[in-house]
Amino acid sequence: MKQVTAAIVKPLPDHLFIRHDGSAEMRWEAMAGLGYHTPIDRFFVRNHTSTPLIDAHTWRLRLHGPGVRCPAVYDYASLRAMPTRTIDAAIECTGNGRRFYETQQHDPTPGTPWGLGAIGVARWRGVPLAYLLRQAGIRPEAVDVVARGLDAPFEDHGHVRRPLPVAKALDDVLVAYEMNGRPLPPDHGFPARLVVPGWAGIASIKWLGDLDVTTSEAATPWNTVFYRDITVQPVKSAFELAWDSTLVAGRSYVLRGRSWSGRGHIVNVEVSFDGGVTWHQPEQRGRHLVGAWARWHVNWVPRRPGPHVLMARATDETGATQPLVTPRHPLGYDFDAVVRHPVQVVEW
Ligand SMILES: Nc1nc2c(c(=O)[nH]1)N[C@H]1C(S)=C(S)[C@@H](COP(=O)(O)O)O[C@H]1N2
Ligand SMILES: [Mo]
Repeated sequence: MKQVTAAIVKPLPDHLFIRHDGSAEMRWEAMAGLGYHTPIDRFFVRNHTSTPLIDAHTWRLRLHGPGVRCPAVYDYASLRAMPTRTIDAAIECTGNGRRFYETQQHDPTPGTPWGLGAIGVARWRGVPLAYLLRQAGIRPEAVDVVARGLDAPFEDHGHVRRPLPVAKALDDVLVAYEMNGRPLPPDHGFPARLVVPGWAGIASIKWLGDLDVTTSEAATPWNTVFYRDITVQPVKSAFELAWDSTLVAGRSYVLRGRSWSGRGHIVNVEVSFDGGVTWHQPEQRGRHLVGAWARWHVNWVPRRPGPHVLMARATDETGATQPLVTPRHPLGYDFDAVVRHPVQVVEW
């Protein structure tokens, strides 16, 4: 029988995604050897409920609240006619890596058991939120911009919404309507979403319907219950390699990976092939943008057959690095410890 409703609209083939209830995680081997951006066909999806199909002709974005002098309603055509900006930025779920609290630290937490694939980097095009706020006459007393999605209400908490402090809203946030040169796909927020560089994915509200500018600190379930005190994303690293890959002893491999931090540039990456006994410096290649990731590669000739543990550890320009063990977060957020990536080395 044909499925009439799906939590996610785009195809989720097993070689690109790991499925989790209503969400889909990118397999890191799906990035192997690819360029800077994550193609849409493998970009992770995190939905609280399911992807709504929104008609751009009837869609409206409302900008209002006591923090603006002239409330405004925009339609799709008027948004697309405004001054644009293009940015390359990561969106990462703050629960990315959550399953390692259990598998590495033996201290499980509730929530989607993401590996490291709840991140993607895309080229986003849209209107700077600062432009919209200034057009609407943002007041000096403005405190938060509460962004609200048009997807179905989540449990009994109402529509997904989250306050964004005005300082960040005026800095580098985009109201994006294009992803990798195409109109936003339904799963990623069509017709428009916020893109909040460096911050936890929840800030980047999809299917944007409403921007409410407050003059006092706003409280929603998404900053008081969930994602409380969560803003900038910590340092992480991943190999572009399948979990439990099989490698042949004596062969030469180029191991590729990426490291990222919401705080700034990655200034150092180290890789271990022996579970952290010795460390090697990979070569960084190409550009590395703040709010996105750095790519690196390193040669390895595995000698001894048997199980091996690969590790990658990055440091960003603020000096933040990846510990071997990270303090438990009760909801499984911000897992930034070095991930132990198992591979099997076999005789030729
Ligand atoms: N309206 C709305 N916006 C949302 C969500 C949602 O469920 N509804 N999920 C958030 C979370 S938790 C994350 S991590 C990102 C995921 O973005 P993506 O699905 O485009 O990868 O969207 C955020 N924006
Ligand atoms: Mo998320």
